[in-house]
Amino acid sequence: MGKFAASGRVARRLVLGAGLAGTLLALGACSGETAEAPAVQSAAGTVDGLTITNARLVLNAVKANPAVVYFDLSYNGDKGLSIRKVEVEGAGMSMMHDYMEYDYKVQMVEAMPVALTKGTEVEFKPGGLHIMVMEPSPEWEPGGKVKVTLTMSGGATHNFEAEIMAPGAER
Ligand SMILES: [Cu+2]
Repeated sequence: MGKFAASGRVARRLVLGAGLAGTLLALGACSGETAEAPAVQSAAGTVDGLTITNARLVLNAVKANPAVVYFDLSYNGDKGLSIRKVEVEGAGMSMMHDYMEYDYKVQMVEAMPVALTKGTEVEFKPGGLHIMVMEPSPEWEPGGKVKVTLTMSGGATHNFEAEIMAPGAER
């Protein structure tokens, strides 16, 4: 009887152990699922169906002040995506901004993720959506180029080059 009880306790511990392993396996499967990047990510570092044209970075008249990136975007991919992060190589920090009326004034605010579905056309332009580029690189000169990276929901990235333009060149 005493012997039987002891082996019963051992058996229960084994069952608990198996349960824990099952949980770990489930977590592993889950994190595998969220990496959906390969579905839309091309080997060239772009997102399938996404086209960027007219990309330019306009320097600030005060060299250390934020620069700004504008471009035209069109999306013809099948998968619905959203741009949730932007990065400009060489800058301290970059973020998506938009203008919104708030408190009877038009103010610059951090933009919501930009949704992309088949047929979406978006202009990042003066007075509208733009990438604000904090701590611009002191090495940037008009005529040069900078690499811009858009990161989508799901992790896919789209890289493109923007032409550096002199302060005041708003187009
Ligand atoms: Cu801004």
